[in-house]
Amino acid sequence: MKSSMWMKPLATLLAGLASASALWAQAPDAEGEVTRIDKAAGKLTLRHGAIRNLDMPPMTMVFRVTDARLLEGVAVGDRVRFAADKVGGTYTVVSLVKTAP
Ligand SMILES: [Cu+2]
Repeated sequence: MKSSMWMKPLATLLAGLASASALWAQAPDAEGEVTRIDKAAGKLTLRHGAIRNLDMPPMTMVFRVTDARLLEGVAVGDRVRFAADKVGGTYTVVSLVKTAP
């Protein structure tokens, strides 16, 4: 059996898996501004734009964070890109990056 016979289907399969895992990882595609940080409680308040995966319009609200380390390096007033999801019924930030000024 020539290797070219299975290399192409394999490549297609791997590409499919890569895009599926990218969806799972949730690229931080929502934008917001940090208005309050509560490290002890693992919460932050964001004035955010639309969050497509949650079907949420722009607003200011409190989010839990999956990991308090997400709050390190961000300060009130910072603009951020983030991904949020509903975890156990609570709106939760699952990834957060400071937007370059
Ligand atoms: Cu909201």
